[in-house]
Formats: sequence, C-alpha cells, structure tokens
Amino acid sequence: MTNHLGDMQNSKAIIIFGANPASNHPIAMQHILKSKEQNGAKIIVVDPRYTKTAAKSDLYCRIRTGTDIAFLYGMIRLIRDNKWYDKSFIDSRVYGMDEIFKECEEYTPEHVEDVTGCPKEILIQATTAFATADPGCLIWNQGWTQHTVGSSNTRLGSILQLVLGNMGKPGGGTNILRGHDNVQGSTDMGCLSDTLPGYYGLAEGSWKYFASQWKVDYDWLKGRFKSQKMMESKGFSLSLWIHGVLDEANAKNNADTPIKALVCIGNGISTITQTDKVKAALDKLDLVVFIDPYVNDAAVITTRENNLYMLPAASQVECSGTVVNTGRTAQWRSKVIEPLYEARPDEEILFDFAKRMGFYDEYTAGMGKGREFTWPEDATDEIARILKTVGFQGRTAARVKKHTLNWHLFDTTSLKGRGPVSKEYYGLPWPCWTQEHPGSPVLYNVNLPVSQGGMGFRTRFGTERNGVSLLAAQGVAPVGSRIKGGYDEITSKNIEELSGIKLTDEEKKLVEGKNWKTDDSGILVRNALAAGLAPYGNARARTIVWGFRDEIPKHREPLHSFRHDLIKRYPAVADIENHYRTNVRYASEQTAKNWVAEHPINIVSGRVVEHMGTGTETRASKYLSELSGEMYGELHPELAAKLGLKDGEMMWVYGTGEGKIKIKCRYSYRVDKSSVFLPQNFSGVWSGESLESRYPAGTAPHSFGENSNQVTSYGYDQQTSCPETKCSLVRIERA
Ligand SMILES: Nc1nc2c(c(=O)[nH]1)N[C@H]1C(S)=C(S)[C@@H](COP(=O)(O)OP(=O)(O)OC[C@H]3O[C@@H](n4cnc5c(=O)[nH]c(N)nc54)[C@H](O)[C@@H]3O)O[C@H]1N2
Ligand SMILES: Nc1nc2c(c(=O)[nH]1)N[C@H]1C(S)=C(S)[C@@H](COP(=O)(O)OP(=O)(O)OC[C@H]3O[C@@H](n4cnc5c(=O)[nH]c(N)nc54)[C@H](O)[C@@H]3O)O[C@H]1N2
Ligand SMILES: [Mo]
Repeated sequence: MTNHLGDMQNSKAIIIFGANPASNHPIAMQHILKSKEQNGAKIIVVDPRYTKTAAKSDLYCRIRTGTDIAFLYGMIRLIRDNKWYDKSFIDSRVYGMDEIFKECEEYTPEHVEDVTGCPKEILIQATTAFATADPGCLIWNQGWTQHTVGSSNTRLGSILQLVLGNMGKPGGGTNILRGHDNVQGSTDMGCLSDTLPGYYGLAEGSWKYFASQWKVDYDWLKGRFKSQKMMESKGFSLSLWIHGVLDEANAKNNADTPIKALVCIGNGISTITQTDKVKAALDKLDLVVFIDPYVNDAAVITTRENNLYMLPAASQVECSGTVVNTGRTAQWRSKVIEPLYEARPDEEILFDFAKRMGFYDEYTAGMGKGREFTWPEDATDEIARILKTVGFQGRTAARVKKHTLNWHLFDTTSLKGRGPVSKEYYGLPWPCWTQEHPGSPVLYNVNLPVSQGGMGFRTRFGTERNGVSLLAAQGVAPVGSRIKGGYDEITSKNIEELSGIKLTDEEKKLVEGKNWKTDDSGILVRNALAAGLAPYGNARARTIVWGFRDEIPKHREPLHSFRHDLIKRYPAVADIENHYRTNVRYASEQTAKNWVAEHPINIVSGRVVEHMGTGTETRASKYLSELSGEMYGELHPELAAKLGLKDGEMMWVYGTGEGKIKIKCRYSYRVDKSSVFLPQNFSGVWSGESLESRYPAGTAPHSFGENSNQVTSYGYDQQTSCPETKCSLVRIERA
C-alpha cells in the first residue's frame, strides 16, 4: 500500500478492482464513503459480482473474471488518445512507458467489450471519471491476485497510476486492502519462501548479513541446509507444497527428497485450490503438526490416524507485541489475559522446538542477551536493527508503544500527531529511517524532505539499461535534496560525493564495504538524510521487469477459460520447471481439453461479512452461525431455471479436478447468467458428508459447509505461485 486508509479521504476519485470493502474491510469503507461525501469523489467498482461495495458506487463495471488486464489496457488506451496522461511525471519519473502505450493499441473499447464483457460505454465513462480526477486512488485486493496473471494485474494497476501521475501524492497511490490481521507484518518479516526478513534475497551476501545480525556463524547456518545451493533456492510455496509431497518428480527440485513433515502455524492450507489434493498430501506425510487456538480446519480434513499433533496456541488477546496494518503502520498490542488452559503463545512453542532440536541459543542470540532477553520488546528492537531495507530502524518497541498509548492524539486523515507525538506519523509507517524520523505515510512523495517522510522511487535495478538512464530526471528530487535529480543508492563509496559531507577516518573504517542496507553504524543513513537524500537512491519507476515471464504485463486467458476461442490469441505461458521447487503446468493445462465444454459455469469467488477465512474462528460463534449458517452458491435465476433448480434446492457442483460439493442454490441478481458465486468461508462438509464427528469432543463449530476449494481448478500465478482461486470452471446438476 503506497498510501494509507485515512488518506483515501483526500481522493477525488476511487477505482476499486476485485475488492469488496463493504463486507471485508469495513473501516476502509468508511474512509471511502467519506471521500464521496466530502469531496464528491466518484466511486468506480470493477467486479464480476454486484457486491455491497458496488451498491454504494457511482459506476459499476461488470467484467468476466481474469480479464482485468484487458480492461486496464482499454483505460490506458483511452487516456493515451485523449492525452489525459501526466506527461511531465512520465518523462521525469518513469522508465518504459512507450512499451505500455504500444501494448494498449489493440485494446479498443470494442475489443475490451468482447474480452471482458463490459459494455464499451461503461469503460469510457469509468476512464473519463477516473482520469480527469486529481488525485485518484486505485484499490485492489484478492480479485486481482488469485490468478495465473495476478502479479501482472498488480503491476498494470500501478502503471495506470504512473500514467496519470497519481503516485507519490496524498489522495492517490495504490491502496491494497490486505487480508489477515498483521498480514503486512508477516510479509515484512519474511514469511515467504523466496526472501529473508525485510525482503532481503537469498543470495550468499544476504545470508552472511543475517548470520552477523543473528550473531551466529555463517557456516553453522549453512550447515542447517543440505547444500549451499538449497540454501539459496526459493522454497516450496504455501500453494505448491502439496506437489512436493504427492509428485515424486518434484523431489529433484528439493535436494532429491519429497517433503516428509509439515508444521502448520495458523492455516492457509485448506484454502488453496483442489483441497482433495491437500487431503491426500496430509494423509501421506510422516508427521503433521498444527499450532492453532482452534482445531485447525485441515486437521479434520485428513483421515490419518497417527503422527498428527494439535498444539493449542494462545490467541491475540493472550499475547503482546507489534502488529503491522495494511498501511505499513505498527501498533503495540497488549496482553489482556493470561493464556487459558494449556494454550501457549506461538513463540513459546517455537522456542521449545528450538530447544529440543538443539539450537535454542543460536535461535535467540540475535536479541543480544542470550537467555536473558525480554519478550517481545527485544525481538521488536532486533527487527528494527536488522530490517534496514524497508527502513525499520526507527521502529523500536518504546516508540511503537508510545504511539499506541497516544493514538487519540493522531489525525486519522493525515496520520499526524499532536502534543507529545507532534511531528510524527501514527504507527511510524515505514520507511522510518532513524530514531528521530517521523515515518512515511505516503510513499514516493517528493514534496516533502526525506527527513519528514519524503522520497523518490528506489534505485533498485541499476542506474541505466541499454544506454537509457533509470535515474529520476534533473529537477525531480525530494524537497531540500542536495542532489537535484536522480542518484544511486547510498554506499560507503559514494556517500561523501553525494552528501557533500566528509567522513572522519574512524567513520570511514566503520562503513567500509557497507551500503545503506548493511551499515550498522547508521552513518550512511544519517548523512544521507542530512543532505536531503533518500538512502535507497532516487530513480524512475519501471514498467518493464527484465527477467519476468512477461516483461510488461500481458493479458493471458485463465488456464480454465470461459472463452476457449480466445486461448490462441492470449495463451498461458509455457509450463514452468522448478517454480518454487514444483514443475507447474500452464500452456499444457490450458490446452489439455476444451474445459468449458464440460464445465460451462464460471466461479466467482469471494467472502461473506459474517465469517473469516475458513470460518474456523467465526463458525465457532453461535451468533455468527445464526446469521450465516450454511454454504450456498448464488445463481442468476435464468441460469438456475436452465439447470432446473428452484431457489433453496440442493445442487452438486463438479470442479475440473476430482472435487465435488453439494450446496444450496440461492437465487441472486448479483451474478451474471453464466456464473456461480461461491463464498470461501465454509468448511467441515466433504462432498456431501459431514466431518463433525472428526472434531474432538466439544470443539466442533456451530455451523458447517462445503469448502469451495474442493471445486476450484488447478492453476498458480506465473511469478508468485499464488493459487488461481478466482478463476475456475464448474458443472452444476440438481442434487
Ligand atoms: N468478513 C470478512 N472479512 C475479511 C475476510 C473474511 O474472510 N471475511 N478475509 C480477510 C482476508 S484474509 C482478505 S485477503 C481480504 C480479502 O478481501 P477482498 O479481496 O475484498 O475479498 P473477496 O471477497 O475474496 O474478493 C473481492 C472481490 O473480488 C471479486 N473478483 C473475483 N474475481 C475477480 C476478477 O477476476 N477480477 C475482479 N476485478 N474482481 C474479481 C469478487 O467478486 C469479490 O467481490 O478480506 C479480509 N477481510
Ligand atoms: N476460493 C477461494 N479461496 C481462497 C480465497 C478466496 O478468495 N477464494 N482467499 C484466500 C485468502 S486471501 C486467504 S488469507 C485464505 C484464508 O485464510 P486461512 O489462513 O487459510 O484461513 P483462516 O480460517 O483465516 O485460518 C487462520 C487460522 O489461524 C488460527 N489462528 C488465529 N490466531 C492465531 C494465533 O495467534 N496463533 C496461531 N498459531 N493460530 C492462530 C485460526 O484459528 C485459524 O485456524 O483463503 C484463500 N483461499
Ligand atoms: Mo487473505
């Protein structure tokens, strides 16, 4: 998220793609509605389903799932032809816009209508309203990410904001409404299989940096892996691990061994595509451990009888520490009660694991005091010390606590504080470069000094490509910058020249061989800020990502496309070998057969307001179960009539894989005549059979339903491997 939730009150138009904040982000929705009331901001919703958010919009654009790229290029083409783009922003701060303007050529309004199903008049109205508002903010969420081209969706959305010069401005930006509590925090912490914490990569240099920060020997760390090569290879991802268990062919990507054991903290595993494969993988493993305050949903899906452990975890009110929200702001959470019964906080369970496996001292050494550390304060300070890439240095436990205690003194629209927290922004949104830095509520804003939250784009991919500069043009730099244009990231080699500040011999020794990401002394960052420079440089945003499968975003039909006739023109990428240690099918799956002939109904997948995730927590509430107690599929009455289904009758839904679910038909005009909406919040029924008896006595939730992912199709993002849970085909029959 480049901006933050309250900042949406500064917007003059808001376009929402694949998000339904009225149900899923009610706080964000309040800010959106305020921008409408206070600024007359036009709200535009692009979604295959007429959601509660759409009901509050000024303009609703219904599109076919998986066609957002065509829609966006249609917008960009209209912006190009009407000269609504921000020429000076593009000329001075963007690299590669010509390629985008070329790619949009084929997306005429007529062609966009054919590909997306959205009438061309609506596309033109949406583009006109959004492109002529200054500033406009763009929101996306899971409707964009759960696709084979999800990463391209998110890139092209950001590019649209670059085209319009909406980046780096209050009221503009790309605002991604994230998911679980602290999901931004867990990404920052490297709960991903292809980064170390703070988005440091997996290369030897990063591991060596972490070894020194964690105060362990690099060779010891290396010894934990089968080889250095495996240490530096991306791991299995959450969506693909099942293939590491079930498909022997993937063993060769994993140091010649299939996965043998699984420790699952929270969930995520019963909510990926093709849940039947998850069950098969859980059944096959040697050992399965769940760490969860509730009986984990997946624990009930497996029928294994041995080596399945459930360790009761404490919930959030029984723990303390920082959480980070979608706008990059940190908040201190205090323990309300001691953990009940045998529940233990997650970290205690992990510490015990480390003790029994013999590396507890190494595990905790980074907190600096051996066995004597204070939890969680010392961990928070360790994070602040190490995660320099995203500017965590100023986010110590003491400062975060002070903000949370004084939260009433902060303005919700600007995040600015008053009184004892004046000159600081709520929650110290990163980057927060030093102990004195106020945090940065709006990324890439050059209208502020770096010391007050300003910055340009990051110099991340070199300073030139094919003879063309990747640095910001002359005249574009944060207010008060000594350098009046672009510059490289700060290193010990260029600090004196760029900042104009001479280092003492002692300082030189301290920073030798270091850069802004690795310098523990803080000298490089301090001097950069003193000269008004962003430690990470001042570059152009790039539209082209060299090394990606699609260097610029391209529309590609879903693997199980509703429009088989478009597959030739917009084919999936070639199959990928060793994609997060898995051999993944793309083109071969897409062309394996004419999927839509046998599975003619499109899934639109999303959430209900009453339940969270699998519903493990919320279906345990009597009251929420009373409000929303059963799984269903929404069908347009005309489609239902064709299938011979009355409102309230049961139907079988068959996926393109092995899975099938028996659910209630609910008539609805929210969906179009070829789709079924399946909420993702139910579980505990398996192809018509209740799993209630598998819960230990007294632990079953109050309501159950079929899991929609039994019928979602095979498919994973071509870059990130996120499952394609938002594009699937099914066949429906009266039960
Ligand atoms: N009440 C409630 N709130 C929640 C959650 C919950 O389960 N319940 N979950 C939390 C979590 S983990 C997350 S990640 C967020 C998710 O928040 P959202 O992303 O808002 O959640 P969804 O309802 O899954 O999907 C959003 C919209 O995407 C649309 N959509 C589907 N396919 C496409 C497509 O191809 N293109 C476009 N443009 N739209 C599409 C759906 O119709 C839906 O309206 O919500 C969080 N908040
Ligand atoms: N078809 C379809 N599938 C989807 C989606 C979709 O839109 N459509 N959305 C996807 C998305 S974005 C998500 S996030 C997932 C849903 O997200 P999941 O994570 O798969 O489902 P949840 O039910 O939210 O699981 C959270 C678990 O964490 C446990 N928990 C809560 N607090 C703690 C704690 O402090 N410690 C520990 N150890 N555990 C705790 C809860 O009891 C629960 O079991 O679904 C994904 N799958
Ligand atoms: Mo999520």
